Amino acid sequence: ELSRLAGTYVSCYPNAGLPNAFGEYDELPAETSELLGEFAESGFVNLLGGCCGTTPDHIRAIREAVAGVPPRVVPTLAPVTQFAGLEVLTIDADSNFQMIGERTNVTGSDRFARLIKNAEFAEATSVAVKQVRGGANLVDVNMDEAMLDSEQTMATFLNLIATEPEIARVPVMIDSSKWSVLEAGLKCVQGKPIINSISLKEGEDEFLAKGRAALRYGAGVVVMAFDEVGQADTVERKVEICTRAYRLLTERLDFDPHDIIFDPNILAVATGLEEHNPYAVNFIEAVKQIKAACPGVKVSGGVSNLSFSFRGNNVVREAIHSAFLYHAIRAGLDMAIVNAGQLVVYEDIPPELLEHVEDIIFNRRPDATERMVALAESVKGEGTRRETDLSWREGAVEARLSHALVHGIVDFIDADVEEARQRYPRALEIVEGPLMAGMRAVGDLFGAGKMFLPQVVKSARAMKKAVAYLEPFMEEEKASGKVASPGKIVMATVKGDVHDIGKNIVGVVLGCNSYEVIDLGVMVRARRS
Ligand code: THG
Repeated sequence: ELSRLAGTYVSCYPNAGLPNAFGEYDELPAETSELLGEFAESGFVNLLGGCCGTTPDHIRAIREAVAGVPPRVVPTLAPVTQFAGLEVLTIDADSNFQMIGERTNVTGSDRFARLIKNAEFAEATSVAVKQVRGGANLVDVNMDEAMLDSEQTMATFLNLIATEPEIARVPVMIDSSKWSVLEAGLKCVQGKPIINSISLKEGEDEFLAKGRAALRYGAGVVVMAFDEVGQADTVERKVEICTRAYRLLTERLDFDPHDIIFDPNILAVATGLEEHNPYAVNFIEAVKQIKAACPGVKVSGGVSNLSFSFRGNNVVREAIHSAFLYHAIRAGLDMAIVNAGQLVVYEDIPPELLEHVEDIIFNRRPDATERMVALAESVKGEGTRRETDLSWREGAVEARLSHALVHGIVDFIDADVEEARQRYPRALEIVEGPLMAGMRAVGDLFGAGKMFLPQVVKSARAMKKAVAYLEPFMEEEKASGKVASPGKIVMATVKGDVHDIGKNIVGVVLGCNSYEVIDLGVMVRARRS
């Protein structure tokens, strides 16, 4: 694994096996040298040696085993964007949009601020867990509040979430407007975090000094489109500042462009001030131009800022966020700070609301804000948490199953599947018919960028529940069928892939078609032999 990943030399300097009960090493020179000889022949290593328990005889045997074997060739690795918590997050051309959880922010969440101020750290940690469960691929942590010792609180909280496996897995974006707080975070976070943020606000020297520090800490950086003059709000200024920052970081500091994330400022629209009207469309256009002008970089933004004018109306805010993201992602937006778990499906935004929302996003008409405010009055609600409209329950059973799969609603699955079972001759036909049709709809929406991964995961959960309900019936059908097996299927998900929902469904369907299915499980390593 190291040999494949390391763009540097690799050295292997092992003990003579594991110590025995007396702390002594039993591995003989012939054994050590045979293993290390294989490493060398496989091209894994550049340098070999022997640590605890090895003797001059071991070293001699190792030397003989590798005589004439050429050293490993250091691979040239294709440059990609990678950050890490306990696990690596790779963002490349095949990656989906990345969500950065916004809730662990004392200025962005009243509840989180209260928990931190009262030192209720267990509850505060659960806010981060909730973001990750809601689909956040990274978490943004911000402790900028006048009443707090922000440096100390940042360190305390980051140390706490490092012990929570579900959170520690994902990279942290350390968010502060104070360098001392960012640095307090950098000193205790593990993996490869992101500094949020640096900018040209205080001039080039200050900017480069922080860039240099980022290199030393091994962190990525968010660069805000801000300079000595102020915050960029036009497309030209956004692009100009980002290109200037790009040149400084890559030419003066040898910064890897893949470690740079530009944030061209998502600013509130529909505020009633006319000059704010083009803010969303300017951002979207700037994303396109920055990606073209600065090869390798990623672009991000804080989406919830956009809808500040509609505070208190989550239905409208969520519609604005989803529609905006839909268009910004198509323009090249790679990631965004969002309230993970609270994004609605673009297709689900009622047409009238969507039209009003897109009017303000694209600044399509001078009265867009007024019209949006008027409409907002009639669509108040709790947002995605509200007990939703159940009119979909009135459709045919096939339509209900499809709706449940697309929206990841598990509550009615058992009843609906049972109803279908009364009507269909075989349970298998329900899987192959309406359930697969529902999953196809999910696939199409995801492919078109109208659904996000966490929503798809919810769909898969609903599918799994439906299949689980049908499984005993299909087993029965299989047992009574007794046809000759058309063949044997060996299946597994490969190493690194824990997602076995698709495999299990295929296994069940093939099993019902009389195949003999041998399931090796998940994360199966390809053995060389
Ligand atoms: N760019 C970068 N970093 C950022 C931002 C950005 N960090 C902070 C912010 N902007 C992104 N985070 C949030 C977090 C929450 C909200 C908005 C942006 C938000 N909160 C609700 C509100 O204020 O109405 C809080 C409601 C509650 O208390 O629960 O909208 O742009 N690089």
